[in-house]
Amino acid sequence: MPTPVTSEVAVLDGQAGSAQALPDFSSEAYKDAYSRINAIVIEGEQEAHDNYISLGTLIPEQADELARLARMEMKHMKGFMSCGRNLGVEADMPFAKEFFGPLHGNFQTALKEGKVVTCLLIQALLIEAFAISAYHIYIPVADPFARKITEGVVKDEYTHLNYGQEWLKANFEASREELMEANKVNLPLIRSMLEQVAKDAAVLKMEKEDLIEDFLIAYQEALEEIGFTSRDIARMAAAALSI
Ligand code: PL3
Ligand code: FE2
Ligand code: FE2
Ligand code: FE2
Repeated sequence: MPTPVTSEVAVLDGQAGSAQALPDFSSEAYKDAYSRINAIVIEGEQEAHDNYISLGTLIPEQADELARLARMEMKHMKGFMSCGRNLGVEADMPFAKEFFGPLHGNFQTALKEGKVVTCLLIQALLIEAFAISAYHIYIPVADPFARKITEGVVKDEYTHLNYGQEWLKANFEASREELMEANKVNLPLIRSMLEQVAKDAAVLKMEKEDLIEDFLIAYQEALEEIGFTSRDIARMAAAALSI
């Protein structure tokens, strides 16, 4: 059935995103998509917690600082659980576990081999940049309750990205080769995770192009800060994304 187009809607559409129409948070379609996205975020925060605790075993002299980061992740997880409860949505945790499976497996393998550089690239650079982009794009289209929580979380995620960035910067020459290899293996996984989440994210009014753009900005800035040149980064992107 065609929906009558009112002039009011036309005016809103013409504002090119400045007054973005919010989704209907109580619709079945929204809740269905949210059950998976919310689960991904809850699982991501839980895994981030576990990963920082694990990193503390690889960098024992910083175990206290890493435990502090891990506690922040627990708080994030609880915050996002309350966002789901607030909307009356049950998070689809089995879906989220599978979603993180490949990246989780690569982190565990690197951990067993004592590869601190690979572990930091996966958690502190890739996962944190992914979270920053997702939360950043989510905030303007979130319900008021979730928006407040997400605004608090995103500040912490910059702290986490910065942690990995500073460690890798201080150890750049020794880490360089392993970083390039870990990027080549794991950046494609982030790309495929973005593809997998795109359809549900669109129901939440989050555009895939915006997610990709924000992710690439955060990740690229981190690599530059660590010591890679623009040329290095272009090569790393080409190697990982086969372009
Ligand atoms: C790091 O501290 C946590 C890692 C979480 C991973 C986030 C990935 C999110 C992808 C989907 C975007 C939706 C955002 C909406 C929040 C309810
Ligand atoms: Fe977090
Ligand atoms: Fe984090
Ligand atoms: Fe942005």
